[in-house]
Amino acid sequence: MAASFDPVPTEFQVPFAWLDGECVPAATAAVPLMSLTVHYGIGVFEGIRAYDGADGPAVFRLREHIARLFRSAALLRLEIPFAAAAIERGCTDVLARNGLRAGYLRPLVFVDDGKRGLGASNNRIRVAIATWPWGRYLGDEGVRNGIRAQVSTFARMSPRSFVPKGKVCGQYVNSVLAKRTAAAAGFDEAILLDDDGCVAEATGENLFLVRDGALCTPPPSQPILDGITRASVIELARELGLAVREERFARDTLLLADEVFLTGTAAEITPVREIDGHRIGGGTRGPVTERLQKVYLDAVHGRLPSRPEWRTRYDVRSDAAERSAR
Ligand code: PPE
Repeated sequence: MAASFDPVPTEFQVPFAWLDGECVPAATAAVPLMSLTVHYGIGVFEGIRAYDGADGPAVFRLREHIARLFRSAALLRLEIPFAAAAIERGCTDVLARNGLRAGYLRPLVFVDDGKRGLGASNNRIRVAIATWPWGRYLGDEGVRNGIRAQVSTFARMSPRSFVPKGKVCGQYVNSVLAKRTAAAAGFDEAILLDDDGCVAEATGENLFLVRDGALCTPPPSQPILDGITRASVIELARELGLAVREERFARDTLLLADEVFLTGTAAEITPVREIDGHRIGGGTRGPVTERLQKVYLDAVHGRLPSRPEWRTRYDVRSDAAERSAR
């Protein structure tokens, strides 16, 4: 029997991508076969969301995401051949050209063909920005009632061998191994511990727990990504008067929490209702998580007047995608 593979969903198929400084037909925006990024994972990327709001569509914390893209590149000694402002502009341009009032953005810095082999260090650095409409990363039901997670037997990559603060393509093999192993065992997501047994993060999300009304999350000294959703949640929680501690904790503390939730651009704020068969708190979304979800959605949709700098507005003509695709 012939194997059947997942097709690209039609809603992901948009007419344009941004490549090396301009919007081009998405079908022509390709990575060369001998790109060093494909072979060795030596590339960096970002994940960003745009949301529609009463004042029009806007990208959430665009400047912070592009700043992290540059930090990730610096860790690999990749020199991005554009100014941050040009890439920020590329993000809003590609959304506008595709007529998207909301969507996910995936900037990718990759190394072109040129010299071959591990020692090649001077090949052209290229930048692409893809975009597509992306729904709830861990499902509508997960956002409402919580997901089931497994503590992975794969440890979070060690900072002795990798650079966990960088959003580096090849490093995601660590996440994919944990995610696929969890999925094969019937779980929605994996939580990774560091080499010392402390909780680090999930495969594509940072982790928070709630105990006696206060939040606790692993500190940046752990091998975790410096999540922008994590930073937003810390600020918003403190504004609501909730205590937030950045502290190391192990699996037992996690299992005894009143609430656990994950944060990420794609996952937004997703509650965890069960870990390795242990019910977390009431076994569904907890009240603190629900409160934070609401204020986070207010922030991304521009309903929070205290944070105008978090949103980069852009304009879309309703006929943009159709008109330009012709
Ligand atoms: N940790 C990891 C390992 C990670 O990949 C992400 C984002 C986060 C934490 C949260 O970071 P932030 O988005 O800045 O709050 N994961 C991205 C990729 C998901 C994917 O499937 O690919 C994302 O959420 O966009």
